[in-house]
Amino acid sequence: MQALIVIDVQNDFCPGGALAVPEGDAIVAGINSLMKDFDAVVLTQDWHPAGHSSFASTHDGKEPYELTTMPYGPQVLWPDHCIQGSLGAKFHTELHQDRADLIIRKGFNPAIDSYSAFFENDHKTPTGLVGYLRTRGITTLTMVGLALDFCVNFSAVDAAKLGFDVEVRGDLCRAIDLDGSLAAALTGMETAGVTLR
Ligand code: VGL
Ligand code: ZN
Repeated sequence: MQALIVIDVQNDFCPGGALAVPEGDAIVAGINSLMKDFDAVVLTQDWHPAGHSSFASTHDGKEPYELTTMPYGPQVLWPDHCIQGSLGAKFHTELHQDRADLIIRKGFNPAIDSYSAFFENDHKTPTGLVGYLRTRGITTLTMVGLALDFCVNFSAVDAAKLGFDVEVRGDLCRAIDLDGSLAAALTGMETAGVTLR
């Protein structure tokens, strides 16, 4: 059984959004047409409370895109984005969200960011997605979405470590590319056994 995992195709990650990924909206039509080829479609939704610890504005004297250290390790500080219930947190209007079997929200814990669809950034706290996929008999995952070097990367590496067969469709992802993050992500995914197409 195969699932399509669509990562964070939300307004704030598209042009005009708070944490816009260049050409973030250019992948939507391609993702929509891929949905019918899968046994299951899962959407992830970045879903932060106001004042989230990953926001630069939460920390005195910090600027967006600065690196800081959290109890669980290094953390990039972001502009405020994907605040629960906001327009920016909604899926891109063209995304066929009605085709989703499951929508999994992440990043709602005020003290921990969550790039991966499987674990928060402490690499320990589960989101519950692995249980859903395994109980549905899903063994193969195709991942698409935003951003390739953050949430797609962390999700794909975790999935491979959990034993799923993972393919990332690079043509249906876009990257932020902060200080070499894209090159590091591509190497990391390859090392973890993720297939990049
Ligand atoms: C993401 C930064 C902060 C992502 C989410 O979806 O890649 N990046 N929150
Ligand atoms: Zn976020």
